Amino acid sequence: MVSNSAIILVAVAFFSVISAKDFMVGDNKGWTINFDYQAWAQDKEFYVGDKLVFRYPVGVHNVFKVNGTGFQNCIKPALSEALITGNDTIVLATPGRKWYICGVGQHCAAGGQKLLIVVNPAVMSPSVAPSRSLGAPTQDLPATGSANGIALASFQSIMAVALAIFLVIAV
Ligand SMILES: [Cu+2]
Repeated sequence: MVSNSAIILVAVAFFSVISAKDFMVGDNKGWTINFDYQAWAQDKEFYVGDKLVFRYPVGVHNVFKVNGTGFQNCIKPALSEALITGNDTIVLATPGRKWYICGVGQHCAAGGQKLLIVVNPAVMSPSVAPSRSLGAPTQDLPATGSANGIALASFQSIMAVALAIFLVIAV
């Protein structure tokens, strides 16, 4: 039944939005050379609050957060800015493009050890109840709560419509 699977898909989409995720960069390959990190990132959605985990043998690689130019040209910042633990966790605190490179030898330039992701704003938080109804007449809600509820409801409607369109096209 299409309607049932649509409901499940919507539920899954909401769940994935509201729960922060840990992304193991490169999955079981970890942070290494000769791995296509753009292909790895391509099918993933990153949101503020999610975490990137860079895993590698200590001393073999490191992690620098750089800007777009640093990414393009593999320019490594001061060594003091490197993450070097071999299990480096980075919380995605702000939306937008984020660039990471390895600063060891030619790993970035020759080995392609560089990652670009786009972080989406955190739209929903689990602490905001999604059940407030727009249609309810004069509810005595605090102004901020009411505004949140409306923003939330609009987002849900947009998501539902987008998913419905996607389903119609896909089926
Ligand atoms: Cu490296």
